This record gives sequence, structure tokens and C-alpha cells, in this order.
Amino acid sequence: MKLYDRQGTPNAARIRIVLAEKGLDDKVELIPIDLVNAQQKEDWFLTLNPIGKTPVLVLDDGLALSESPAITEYLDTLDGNPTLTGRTPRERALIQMMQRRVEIMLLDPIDDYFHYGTKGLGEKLRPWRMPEWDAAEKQAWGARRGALAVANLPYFDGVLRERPYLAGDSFSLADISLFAAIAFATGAGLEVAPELEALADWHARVDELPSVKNRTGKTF
Ligand SMILES: N[C@@H](CCC(=O)N[C@@H](CS)C(=O)NCC(=O)O)C(=O)O
Repeated sequence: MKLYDRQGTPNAARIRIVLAEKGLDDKVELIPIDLVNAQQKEDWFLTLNPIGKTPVLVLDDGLALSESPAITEYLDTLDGNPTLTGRTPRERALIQMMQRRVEIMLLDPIDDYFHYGTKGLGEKLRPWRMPEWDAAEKQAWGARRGALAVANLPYFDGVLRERPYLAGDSFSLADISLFAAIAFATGAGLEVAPELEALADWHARVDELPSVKNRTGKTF
């Protein structure tokens, strides 16, 4: 299998944690994509993922999988022993629901903050970021989306006051998404308030998990 991604980005971390968790690092060839120079928007890459984003996992039969939860689903179930996406219908549904909440409430608005409210990935990506909007409009939109993500963080703190991991008693895809969201928020300059103690405690625990700590190319 081939994994096209960019080391140090939150979505690359999601899949690299999965690879470490499942013991699959040596089954995957890593191919770096130069996001700053918009390699992800080149025609050859768009045939793999028309959305023009990483990561993309290309299977040995040529199927190109994108969207981190879909890639995770594939890798987690390959050995018939899913540990990250749930076993029972109830577990699977809860994990999917919580991971999607992380995307809608945190990852998507943080991404908008990063790309519109800050310099994002730089000038070369500007043509793909609403070139018809003026700078002030972009800034205002980005700032609002960043504020929304910050305002949504207490929800996750509240969930983690009730249970050790986001979807129950064990580490799952939902936690991987939340871990990536916290890294993205912090890296983009948004505040993760220290008063959110359950979130901070969860983060310290997840940070120490072997698959998180020992993932390939860890940068945060
Ligand atoms: N929904 C996608 C998000 C992918 C994504 O946003 N990837 C970022 C890297 S963390 C990217 O490739 N950005 C390049 C761009 O926006 O042009 C997933 O689940 O994998």
C-alpha cells in the first residue's frame, strides 16, 4: 500500500496513529506531498482524490481511499480484529457519531480558521481559497470559524468528564480525530483553555499511548 500524506499535518497524524496501533507501518510506503507548493491540487493527484487533500491510501489493487475515517475503517478491519472502529453495532455507531462531531464542531472550523484567518499554507494555495473574497472578508470568516471551534471545546470536556475516552471505555477513531483537532487548534494559534481539565487529562493520557507516542514521523 502507498500512503500519500504530509508529515506534521493533523490528518497525516490520524492515519499514522492507526498504522502504529495496528502494527502496519512496514506494509505502507510513505509518499510525501508538498502541500505548500500545491502538489495536492495537481491533475495526477486529483485522480486519486478529487477533493485535493491528503491523506490518500492507495491499495495494492489500485483503489485510492481518502477521508481519514474511511482509511481508518479499512486499516482497522483488515485483520478481522477491529480495535478502533468498534465491534458491536452500538460501539460502531457511537464511535462514528462522536468522530463526526469532532469533525463538524472542531476540525472543519479549525481548518477554516487556519486557511482564512491566518496565512494558512501560504500564497500558492490562495487560488483554492475563495479568490473572489477580499482579504477582510476572509479574515472575518476565518476568525468566526476559529471562535466557533473554541466555543465547542467545552462540549468535549463535558463528555470526557463522564467517560475515559470519547466513545466509551477504550481508545478509538473518535479519540484519534479529537487528538488531531487539538493539535491543529494549538498549531494554528487557537486557545485550548487549561480550565478544560477533563480534556487536558484525556490529552495527557492519549499522548502517552504507544501508538501516539511512537507513530512514524511524530512532530507533535
Ligand atoms: N476530511 C479529510 C481532511 C483532509 C485534510 O484537510 N488534509 C489536509 C492536511 S491535514 C490537506 O491536505 N490540506 C491541503 C489543502 O487544503 O489544500 C480527511 O478526513 O482526511
